[in-house]
Amino acid sequence: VTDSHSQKPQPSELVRQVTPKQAARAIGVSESSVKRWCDQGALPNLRTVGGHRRIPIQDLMAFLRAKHHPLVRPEELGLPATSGQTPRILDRAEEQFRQALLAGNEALARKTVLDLYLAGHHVSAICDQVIASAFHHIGDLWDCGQIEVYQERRGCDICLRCIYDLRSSLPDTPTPELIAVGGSPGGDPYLLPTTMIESVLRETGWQATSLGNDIPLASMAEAIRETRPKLFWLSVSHIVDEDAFLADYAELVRVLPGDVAVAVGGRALHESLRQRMTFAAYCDNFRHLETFAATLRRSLLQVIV
Ligand code: B12
Repeated sequence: VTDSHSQKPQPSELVRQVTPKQAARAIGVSESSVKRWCDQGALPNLRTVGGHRRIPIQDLMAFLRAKHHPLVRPEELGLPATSGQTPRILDRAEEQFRQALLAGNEALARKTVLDLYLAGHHVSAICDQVIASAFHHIGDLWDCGQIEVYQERRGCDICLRCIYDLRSSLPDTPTPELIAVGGSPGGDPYLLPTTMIESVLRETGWQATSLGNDIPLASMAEAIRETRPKLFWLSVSHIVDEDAFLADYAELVRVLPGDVAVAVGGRALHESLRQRMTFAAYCDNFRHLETFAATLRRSLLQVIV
């Protein structure tokens, strides 16, 4: 740790560490309270070479989350400042989040998601009930000609940044040996679901990495060979040719190491397709995926210990 951390963060990316003064301003308490929490061990912190306290941002977020403490000045942490209160109830937040996306109000969208996280909601619940739900509505509005295409596209970009905020806020996994990888298959342009799954699984204690979208299944097999995951997810929102997909999928499963569990999901995986696929779990939302991943993690840890 060096002493070079005194610059004011830009509201584009979360900063990695903050001083007690920045933390105090961000959460609206005195600097001495923050220092006391640090010294009592309630707030994990590091020391610079000069002996000054630095608080890793993930630890600050975990602390706020555990204490249900609001983030009053997000700009101190490199987040855009916003006016107005964020509803901390998921159903109400969905509307605010959707309106923020459609209006291009990135600051409000990011704060909505982060406030829900700080209020203690699971990443899976935020993704299912706020983000996915907002996009289902947005799809319907687009279908009825009530919004412009650019509003949907801009909303997707803003949403990705909201998901990256969540990912940066999550504590490091206590079990980095439990690797999960996944993505969306070749020809699938949908990026949001697999990006969200990465954070959902990270919160569940997995060292998860999304490979992205539009990845040929043969290339996914290479990624699996290289990274040796225990969990592989496939999010399928669009299939160009179902027969070709099933053939590629069967080949992927054939070369898969025996200790990899496969979880599949996505709007394009209708029942008759699923009947011709082999997998450990199919889930129709992220909450169910989280439950499966948590159970799998527990059973793997029993074997490791
Ligand atoms: C954003 C978007 C796009 C963007 C995506 C950009 C990007 N970077 O991701 C782009 C521009 C590519 C796009 C293009 C098109 N789109 Co579009 N799109 C959407 C929209 C609004 C949101 C998609 C999304 O991300 N949703 C959020 C995700 C998280 O929700 P979800 O997929 O339902 O996922 C849930 C579950 O399936 C499950 N899940 C998902 N993945 C996984 C994985 C695992 C492992 C597990 C366990 C669970 C799981 O959990 C999720 C959360 O609850 C949807 C509306 C909608 N209903 O979703 C339309 C929608 C899918 N699109 C639609 C259409 C028509 C198109 C276009 C044909 C438009 C056009 N004329 O060009 C093209 C075609 C693209 C194609 N080849 O399929 C229609 C499809 C209609 C139909 N019956 O098929 C929809 C439904 C809009 C509508 N209401 O009409 N689209």
